[in-house]
Amino acid sequence: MSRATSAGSSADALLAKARDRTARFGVVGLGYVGLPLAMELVRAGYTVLGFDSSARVVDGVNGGTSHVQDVPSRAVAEAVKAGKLSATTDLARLKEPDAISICVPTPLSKTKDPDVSYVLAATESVKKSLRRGQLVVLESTTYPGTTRELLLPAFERTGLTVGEDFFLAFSPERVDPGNSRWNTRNTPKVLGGITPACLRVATALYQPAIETLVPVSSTEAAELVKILENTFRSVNIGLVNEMAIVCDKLGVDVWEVIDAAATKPFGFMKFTPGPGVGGHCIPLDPHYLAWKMRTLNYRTRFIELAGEINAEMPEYWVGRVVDGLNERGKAVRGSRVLVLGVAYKKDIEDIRESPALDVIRLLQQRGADVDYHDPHVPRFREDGVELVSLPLTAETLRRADCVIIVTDHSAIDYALVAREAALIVDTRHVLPRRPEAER
Ligand code: SAJ
Repeated sequence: MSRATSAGSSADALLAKARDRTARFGVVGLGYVGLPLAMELVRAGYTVLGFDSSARVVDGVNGGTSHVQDVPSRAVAEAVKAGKLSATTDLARLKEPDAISICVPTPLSKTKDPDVSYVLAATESVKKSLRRGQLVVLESTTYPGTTRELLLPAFERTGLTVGEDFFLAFSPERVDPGNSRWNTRNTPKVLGGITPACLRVATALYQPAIETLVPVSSTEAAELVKILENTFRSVNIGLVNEMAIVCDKLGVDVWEVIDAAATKPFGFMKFTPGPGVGGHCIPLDPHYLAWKMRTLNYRTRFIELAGEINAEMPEYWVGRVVDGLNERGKAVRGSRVLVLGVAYKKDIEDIRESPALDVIRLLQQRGADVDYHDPHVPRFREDGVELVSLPLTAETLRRADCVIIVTDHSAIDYALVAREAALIVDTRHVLPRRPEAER
């Protein structure tokens, strides 16, 4: 068969398998991105084989249970029972799927450099069994160029040709854990291919599972879309955090200013100050671009300044605790401080990169006796020490010399807090509009 024919046949075969849903999908990484994606692919009619390095995750999925907040176990059980979903730790089985979505973590190293080790490991595994007729889509958030510079050379070293024998694309994940309005299926999904044929094949295979696809001209464009989305948030959160410090120094209520600015029906988007920026996206994603641009001798000053301001907020709020105690003749050393909320944002259980962890550490470094209460986080381990959530009672509140509200969970009884706490530092302005409460 001529190369042109084989090229056409590889793409045509995948297009046909998309049309009749006989394409088998592989999802590498069954976390908060991979498992919801796998479920939408099953719902679209595909058969999905999930890959995960954790035997606990794999056994859980095969046993019909979900370890992901937004995926009900009932749905996993039904998919497994119908033979449409299974999971494995055996990466040799990557030869089986016609389409493979890589949804592995892309954390930052301690030096705030991209850690693409999980992407590289997945790439090596896919490469070992890459065959004619396979599509590979990277979904992990990463710096622009990753797909073309890391994945493409590895796959072409097999002798196969991209856009003819195999197909390669990037599609940024836009999963917002706990969001009841926007999910994997109804959130528009950006797609960029290494070649037009790659984009065509990726679009056809994702179409049945995703309501709106947004094709762009390259994998770099798709990689940058995601970074822009989250850098936009980081920079604007940094702006309102700086406004919070400005207003504090001017004796103005920053929340009143922001609420009033938000009445502008155009040209303004409300962000709110807080204890800092947590999560697996906003604190990390902008640094992926900053790192890439440093390799091109360009310093992304906006990104770095926003990151600095956001990273300084825990220190700022701990300073407000120290000032509050000081005004009551109490040293922070030996004072009992209760931290309300340790998750990185309201009504979720995720504490990754949470500013609450910095607040706790900074208070402990100043000699405070720190406890916490979080209705979604019963316990967690940090720096080798396990902390357990205290029950939120009048007694717990009265025993604290200061209560600092770090995560504004809906489940917290703020009337009880306002009534019983001697001193409150409210980083989220969740209590009624007033100066810092005191009794
Ligand atoms: N934060 C503020 N002020 C704000 C908004 C957020 O201090 O005005 C803080 C939050 O408390 C949190 C951090 O920033 O600690 C990140 O908050 P986030 O609302 O950006 O939530 P994330 O990290 O879950 O971001 C995700 C992102 N989703 C993806 O990357 C797919 C982001 O793009 C979404 O816009 C965001 O969810 C969302 O809107 O919920």
